[in-house]
Amino acid sequence: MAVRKTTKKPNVSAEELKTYYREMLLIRRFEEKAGQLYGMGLIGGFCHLYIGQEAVVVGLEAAAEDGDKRITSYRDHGHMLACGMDPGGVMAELTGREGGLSKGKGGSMHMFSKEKHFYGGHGIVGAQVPLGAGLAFADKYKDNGRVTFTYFGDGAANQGQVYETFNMAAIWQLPVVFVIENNQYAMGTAQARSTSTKDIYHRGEAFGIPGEIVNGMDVLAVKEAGEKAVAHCRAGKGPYILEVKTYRYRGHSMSDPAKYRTREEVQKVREQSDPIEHVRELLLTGKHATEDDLKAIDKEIKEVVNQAAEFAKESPEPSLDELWTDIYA
Ligand SMILES: Cc1ncc(C[n+]2csc(CCOP(=O)(O)OP(=O)(O)O)c2C)c(N)n1
Ligand SMILES: [Mg+2]
Repeated sequence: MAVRKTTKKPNVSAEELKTYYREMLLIRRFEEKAGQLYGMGLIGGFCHLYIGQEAVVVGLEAAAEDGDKRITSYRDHGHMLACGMDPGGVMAELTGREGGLSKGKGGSMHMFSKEKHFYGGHGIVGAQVPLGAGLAFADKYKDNGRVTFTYFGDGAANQGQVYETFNMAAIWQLPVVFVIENNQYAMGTAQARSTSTKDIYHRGEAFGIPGEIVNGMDVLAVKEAGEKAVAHCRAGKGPYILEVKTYRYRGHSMSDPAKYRTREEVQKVREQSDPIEHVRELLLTGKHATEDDLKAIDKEIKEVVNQAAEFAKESPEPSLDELWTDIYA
C-alpha cells in the first residue's frame, strides 16, 4: 500500500489535533456500534461501514467552509457525522425508525440534510458524480463562491458517467473537488484486477483537470491537499481531483466475509497506518495531551454513540401513513 505516515513535525495546534481525534473517533465508534446493531438484527438491508477511512472525510471537512456542499456514495455515515449531522438521527435511520433523518424510510444509503448541505447517500455506483457536478453548476451560476466535494470510490472511477462529468466540469470550469476514495477494493475486486493503472487521478489530465495523490491515512495531509483543491476551485480555475489512498478494514458491506484478502493484510494496515492512532501518537509525543486526556475524550465519544443507539432503539417505527408522504408521482 502506498500510504505512510508523515514524518515531518506538523505545524498544528493541540486543539486542532484534538478536534480531528474526536471527529475520527466518533465515526469509528459510531460504525462499530452500527455493526453491533446490525448483528442484533436491529438494522436491515445494506450497511457499508467507513472504518479505516475516517481521515479522508475529517481532513476534507476541515478544508471546507460554511455553505460548501458534499455528496457521496452508500458508504456515507462518516460523511454525515463529519459535516455535523446528528448521530442519533443517522443511527435511527439505520434502524428504520421515525426519528431517522429520512423518517426511517431511507436507511443507511439514503439520507440528506439541507441544513448541512449534504446531498446523499447514493446506492447506484457513480450516480453521485454527475449530481455533484450539477450542484457545482448551480453554485457557479449563482456566483456564490461555494465548492462541492464529490466523493466516489476506485470502483466507481471506472464508470463512463465519471468521464462525461469530467468533460462537462472542465468545459464549464465548475467549482467541484472530485474526491476518489481509493480504498483498494470495489466489493471483492482488488484495484489491480479492475483498473488499468495504479493511480487514477491522472485520468483527469485527458480533460485538463489537475489532481494529485493524497495519503488518506494522514488527516493533516488530507486537510492540506483539500485546502489546495478548494483554493483552486474558489479562484475560478475549475475542478480538481484528489485521489485519496485509504483502506477499509471491514468487508464491503455487513454481508461480506471479505475472503478475497488475508487477515494479515488488514492487520498490517491497522498496525502501521491507522489514521486515529497516528493523531493519538502526535498528541502524546508532542505533549499536547496525556493518556488521561485521551481517555476522557474516548469516554465522551462513547457516551454520544451510546445515546445515539438508545435513541435509534427507542424511536418508534414510522406510521403506515408515512407510506403516502415524500413521494413524487
Ligand atoms: C451501477 C451499479 N453497478 C454495480 C453496483 C453494485 N456495487 C455496489 S458497490 C460496488 C463497488 C464499488 O466500489 P468502490 O467504488 O470502490 O466503492 P467502495 O465500496 O470501495 O467505497 C458495486 C459494484 C451498483 N450498486 N451500482
Ligand atoms: Mg473502493
